Amino acid sequence: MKINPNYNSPEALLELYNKPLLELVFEAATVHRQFHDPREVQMSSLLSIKTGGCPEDCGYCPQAARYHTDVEAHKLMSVDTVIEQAKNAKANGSSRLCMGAAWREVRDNKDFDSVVEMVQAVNDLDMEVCCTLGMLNEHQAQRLKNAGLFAYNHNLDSSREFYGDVISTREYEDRLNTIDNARKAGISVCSGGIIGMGEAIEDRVGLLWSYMQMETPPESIPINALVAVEGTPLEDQKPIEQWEMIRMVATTRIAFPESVVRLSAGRTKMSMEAQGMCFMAGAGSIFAGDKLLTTPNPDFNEDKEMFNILGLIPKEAFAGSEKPVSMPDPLIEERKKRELEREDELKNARQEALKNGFEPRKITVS
Ligand code: SAM
Ligand code: DTB
Ligand code: SF4
Repeated sequence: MKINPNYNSPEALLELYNKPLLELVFEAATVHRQFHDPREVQMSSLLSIKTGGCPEDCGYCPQAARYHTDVEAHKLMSVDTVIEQAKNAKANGSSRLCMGAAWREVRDNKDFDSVVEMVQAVNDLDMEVCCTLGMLNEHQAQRLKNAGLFAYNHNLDSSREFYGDVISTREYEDRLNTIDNARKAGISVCSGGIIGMGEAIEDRVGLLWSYMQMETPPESIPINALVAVEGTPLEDQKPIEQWEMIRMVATTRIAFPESVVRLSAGRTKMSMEAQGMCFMAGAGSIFAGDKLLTTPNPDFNEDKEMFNILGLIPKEAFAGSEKPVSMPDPLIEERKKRELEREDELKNARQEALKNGFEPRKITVS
């Protein structure tokens, strides 16, 4: 992934962001056409596999336990439900599934084993699998990679300077480390941010500047408009103007010509025309389906109509890259072996007891 050498300073990015809008969109559209098929837009579905009850304090997030929002906490979804939801998303045209968990970090426990199984199962459906599970160490990233994970989403959210105004329970540096761990495991990185949280334009380009300083910038950069949710500290933020989203998409497109820029949260507040300008300016993906993680999103039919009107084509999975190979997970294999052995032991003990004349006790329920 290369960066655009013409804009490799915060000042140059700021100047770019502030260009006359149509000039900016024209430049972005020109760059987009050099590296991407402008008619192709990927439909990606989000699935909240573990909702709410999160210990973190991200000021935008309705899933943080400390804020009083309408989000109900749920424990981890079953692997079967995930498969059913993934099939449904695929039938509606999505070629990627992003599974989100309201965790601070991944822990090495049974829930993580289940997530590994989910990754294997969705990869088997020939969909790109992305996960966003919070902080991750190298070993956990490797397990996900071996299971067939295509991408890991972990957002820097804003500039290093503004970040502390929104989140205090984890550092910018922690986020950079997690991105590094995914990268080291050979996983494609999806990392972007949110605009409309009260940040300055310098913070928007500051986010892009953070990615420019990476040895390898993200393959995928989601641009979210804040969904201001009642009960969160950012509930009263004024919605951003639609052209701010267009400017942010265009600037990201020009700065990172090879990455996929994802027009992410906030589309319910955007007109089809404004979304069209974002595609023109280089957005190569949307989240499809009537729910993001916990908040509303345009439904599949609405987006199908938009694709028809704008002449867009849903992008296939793994275009231009290899489908990951799912390998058996040694920890899960070991656990299953132990479970089988335990079942065998119980069966043998039961048979032995019966042989020795043991009569199972009859239990009567009154
Ligand atoms: N808990 C994990 C984490 O924070 O890394 C994964 C899930 S978290 C919900 C994923 C991303 O969703 C956040 O980093 C943030 O960028 C985005 N997000 C969350 N709430 C949002 C909101 N109200 N509006 C826009 N984007 C939001
Ligand atoms: C990303 O940048 N945006 C998505 C995805 N990555 C995980 C999440 C948006 C969440 C919006 C708020 C919600 O629905 O809870
Ligand atoms: Fe938790 Fe992620 Fe929400 Fe932050 S963004 S509160 S870490 S679920």
